Amino acid sequence: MNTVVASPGTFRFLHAADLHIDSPLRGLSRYAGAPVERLRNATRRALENLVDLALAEQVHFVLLAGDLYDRDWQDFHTGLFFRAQMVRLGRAHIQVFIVQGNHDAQGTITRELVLPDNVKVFSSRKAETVHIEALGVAIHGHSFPQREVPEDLVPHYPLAVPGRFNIGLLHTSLTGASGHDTYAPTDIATLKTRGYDYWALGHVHTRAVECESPRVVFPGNLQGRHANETGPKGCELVSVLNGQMDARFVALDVVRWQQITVPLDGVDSLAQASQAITAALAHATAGAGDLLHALRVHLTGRTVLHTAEAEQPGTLEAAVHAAAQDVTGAELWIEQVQLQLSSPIDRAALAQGDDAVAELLRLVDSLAADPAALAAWTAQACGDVLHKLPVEAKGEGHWADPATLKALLMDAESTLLARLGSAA
Ligand SMILES: [Mn+2]
Repeated sequence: MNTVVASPGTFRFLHAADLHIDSPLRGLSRYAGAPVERLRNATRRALENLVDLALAEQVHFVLLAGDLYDRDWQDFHTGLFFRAQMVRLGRAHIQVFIVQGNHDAQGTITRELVLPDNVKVFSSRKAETVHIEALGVAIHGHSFPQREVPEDLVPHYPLAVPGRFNIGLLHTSLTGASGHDTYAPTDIATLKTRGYDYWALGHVHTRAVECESPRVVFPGNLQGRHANETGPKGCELVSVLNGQMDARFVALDVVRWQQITVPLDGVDSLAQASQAITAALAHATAGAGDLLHALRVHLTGRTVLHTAEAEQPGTLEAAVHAAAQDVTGAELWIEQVQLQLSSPIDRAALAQGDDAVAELLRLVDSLAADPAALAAWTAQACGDVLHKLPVEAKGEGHWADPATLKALLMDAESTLLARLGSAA
């Protein structure tokens, strides 16, 4: 059915997985100014990019290795959007092969749409093989019947068809033998027993080439969805010429998540810090086209700005947002600013003195060294206030937790030292 004429053993295909179309955005409402619509639509735009790439490269087929959807559709719009993209491929005579994963297992998606003829979804009851005679290709696949598949599916896959380019399509955690987890666990040795040329895997959201021969690949998800899914996301573009394989990754994401660290050790003014932050943001977003960059920024180091922040909380977060305004040539959104700063004050020396500061530091040290004393002191000093706080303000009852109390103690010390003017 391909209009692009290819001789057997010469063809191109795309391999993608973990599209998680219409994945819900959790907790975004707490971020003022979040580009909610662009984030919400990112998984869809990335799929459009995948189809654009398939058309531009005139690939012969597309492999989707599971978790096309994040969960059962809220309504038919999610399925209709996906179907429309498959129709675009069908009009270009590009076939699509799909296995369902844990998120979109046969038993998880309750609504149903009839897919166009160019789309094949592999059975969830047994491993199946589809032949593309014109290309000399055999594709083997097995869908997840339900969310949990504790057994290794690979031993049930047929052996390689001789004389064909054999592809295995599988959603798996690749964590070893059966029983370790519920995502069709298997390993490279087991995959090798099938004799295939290419294993198109899905499930792991970070791209990984697990093996070169046979080539075993997790392409990663098509679009990162939060600050822990960082870096370029996309698909594999695989070209086979007379049986010789050439594969490369192609980024297709429209929002790119990154976490960057800006060390501020020894930085002694806000102006200097702002310069460092602007440079770091510009560097992180350079040359990445019209992507929206979603950045989590960590500020670290020993600096007097620690004191400035203690005196006027929010100063450094605002400085990061201001720096983002100054970056040109890239669209960026600061998702979060995390501070891991420490004071350049020589505590040990200060604590030796006989002034109020020394007394404060010695009190802090004795409380920090003795969780029971700290708890008792906190209860005595703030017991009444704590008692009257609404539950949510108490942070789910972690007030009694020694680590939390200690962190609060150190915060209080910073604030007090700043007020006492000891930082200079
Ligand atoms: Mn999965």
